[in-house]
Amino acid sequence: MARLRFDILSLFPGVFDPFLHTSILRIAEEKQLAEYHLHDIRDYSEDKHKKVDARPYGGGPGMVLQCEPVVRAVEAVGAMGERSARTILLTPQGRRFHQKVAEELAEEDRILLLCGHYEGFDERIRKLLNFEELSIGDYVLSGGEAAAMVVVDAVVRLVPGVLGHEDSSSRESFAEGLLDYPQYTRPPMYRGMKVPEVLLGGNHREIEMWRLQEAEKRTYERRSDLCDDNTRDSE
Ligand code: 9D3
Repeated sequence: MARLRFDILSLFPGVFDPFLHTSILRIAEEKQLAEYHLHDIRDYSEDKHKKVDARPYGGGPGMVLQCEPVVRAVEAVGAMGERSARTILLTPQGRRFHQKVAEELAEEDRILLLCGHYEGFDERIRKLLNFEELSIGDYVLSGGEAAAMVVVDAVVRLVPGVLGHEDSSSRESFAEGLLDYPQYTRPPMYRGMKVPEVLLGGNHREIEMWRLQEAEKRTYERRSDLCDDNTRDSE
């Protein structure tokens, strides 16, 4: 059994497939550090046409996900596997997802993500299931699927063993909280542009100082909001 189990409930479980089976997420699964279980909410509809949504009471645009299929799906999936899950609803109204939240989630052993699509959830789903709600930022998506992928990606790479160099010395590196410093690789000259001399010299103390300086400069120029310690923790 993998160290971290994800259950993702969606109306479009197929969109996750290539994403979960590529790159880091695939490696995590191969190392049995993460496992991903996809569930189609429609499978839990008791309606003869597998209906899962209906028009909102009081009128208005769009459709609303109904209680019955969603609650049945969450209860059935929750009962699969022996561990109890941290249950998260992806919605534009949620708490903002950021690196600190990802670090917190990487400590869990089971996470259940519920995605809506186009539509909202019947408010009684919130009351009944008492999910924590997460948003990935202030822009409008067409559903929670892309948001769920963001959460899975950000969390899985933090699970110890996934990246291979996860010892605290590299994770709490000198540049933590800063944007990346500029990087170069071969060749040393391309279309008249040279690689900075310091990187070719092999003086590791000097290289480290240069990188820190460049990272700080970039962070200040592009994201001065990150330079303020208060905002770094609360956003
Ligand atoms: C805020 C827009 N709503 C006003 C009528 C309608 C609405 C639009 C899009 C309701 C849900 C959605 C689908 N979005 C998500 O499911 C979603 C989301 C997002 O849109 N932005 C950032 N994070 C997330 S997490 C889930």
